[in-house]
Amino acid sequence: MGPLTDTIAAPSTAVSGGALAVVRVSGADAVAVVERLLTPGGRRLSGLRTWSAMRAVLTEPATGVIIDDAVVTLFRAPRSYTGEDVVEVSCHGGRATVEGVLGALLCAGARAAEPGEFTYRAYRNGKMDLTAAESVADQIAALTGVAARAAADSRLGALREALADVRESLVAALAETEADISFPDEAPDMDAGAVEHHISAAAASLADLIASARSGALLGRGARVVLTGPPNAGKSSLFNALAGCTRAIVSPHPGTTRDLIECVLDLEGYPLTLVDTAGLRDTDVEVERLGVELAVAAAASADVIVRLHDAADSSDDVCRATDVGPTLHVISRCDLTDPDTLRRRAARLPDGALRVSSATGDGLAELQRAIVERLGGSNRPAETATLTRERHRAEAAAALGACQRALTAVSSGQEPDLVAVDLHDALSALDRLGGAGVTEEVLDRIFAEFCVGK
Ligand SMILES: Nc1nc2c(ncn2[C@@H]2O[C@H](COP(=O)(O)OP(=O)(O)OP(=O)(O)O)[C@@H](O)[C@H]2O)c(=O)[nH]1
Ligand SMILES: [Mg+2]
Repeated sequence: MGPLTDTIAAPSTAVSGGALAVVRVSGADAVAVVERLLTPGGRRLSGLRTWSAMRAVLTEPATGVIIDDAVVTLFRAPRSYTGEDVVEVSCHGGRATVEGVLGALLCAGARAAEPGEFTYRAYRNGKMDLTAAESVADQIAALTGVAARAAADSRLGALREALADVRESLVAALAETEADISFPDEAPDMDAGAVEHHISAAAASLADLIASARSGALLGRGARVVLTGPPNAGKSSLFNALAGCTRAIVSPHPGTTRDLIECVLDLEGYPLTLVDTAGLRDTDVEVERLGVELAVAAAASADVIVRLHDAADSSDDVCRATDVGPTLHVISRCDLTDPDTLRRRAARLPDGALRVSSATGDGLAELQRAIVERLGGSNRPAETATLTRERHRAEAAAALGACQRALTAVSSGQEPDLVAVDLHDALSALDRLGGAGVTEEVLDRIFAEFCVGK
């Protein structure tokens, strides 16, 4: 990331030909840079009150040629997104206009911002902690309402508050141990019960947060739900029924689907990619064999496998090698068989197997519910603070590990200074979660995920 001292500029809206676009400028010279684009003799940007806007005709500084008729909004430091002077230029959204405005700003002394550099500056200038900065990227990438809400909650402090509670418990435990270390003669002996109580409270909250990490991660990247089963079991029909449109070819000939077919769905707020696959069987037909290989690989990397057993073929009431992992067993084409037979067959399969019919729609809602449950539905994101990234989970796990070591130390009657070492380790992991002491390398990796202009 570049130095914090120069003035940067970039379009903050996608180059889409929309009605409007925003080009953002941030840095000590932001006002001076934008003023070089204003027509001489007009209203001065430097005279504008902070958090207010004015209309401005923008021109090329070198030639005076008019670029656009725009609105500029001024945010004076430190009350701005980055904590620096920020000017947002709202111009017309055509690609040539946006490029013209950006080119003129660069001519006038700004530097092109790197990806995520505005948010990086906000973080470095203390406008937000690292989890809040990360949630900006999560919010922009959010595919569903629940994902967007989880990101907004995180940025507005849900995670910060949860972590602050954990920190408070650890500090209370530490105060007990350190009083004993610093004033061994004056302070009463460490109250092991109180220390255990505080550490246990911190450990329980950390465990809850870590439990949220799976659904949090799935919210961020989207879950992969893969339909597998023998040929003709009705996978493509079920795929189309869940997608709500005809994407996959359905035919009575076994071996119809070969390629992986994907569609993105919003299932109760979870963004997920549903994948239809080739029917699993041994075959000499090379193209079909390649399809089966793709299906096996897709199942191996699935977050949930929906494994179809054909109602019309009871010979398939077995678990196969590909059914490993988070598998939901489903009897498909149920309208073809009587309910008693289906019940008996379902009882032989793991978890009593769901029964669906794509033809009648029976069982589809139950299947959707079961998929959401498998994705962590009982631990609904956005109702509690959610860890959305592996970095968060790893630091929370490090803090929890240190808490557990501290608890063992207390219960085995160790000296307070040994307990304190573990508590300090737990606090350091919490601090790193919020961004304290994080290396530039880690920061570069985090902000490299952002787009230019964010
Ligand atoms: N009665 C009934 N027929 C179904 C149902 N689902 C699928 N079928 C029929 O079963 C046949 C196979 O359906 P597909 O969806 O193509 O099956 P598939 O598992 O994708 O088959 P492959 O791609 O060959 O592996 C077609 O003739 C469908 O119309 C169902 O719920 N009820
Ligand atoms: Mg198919």
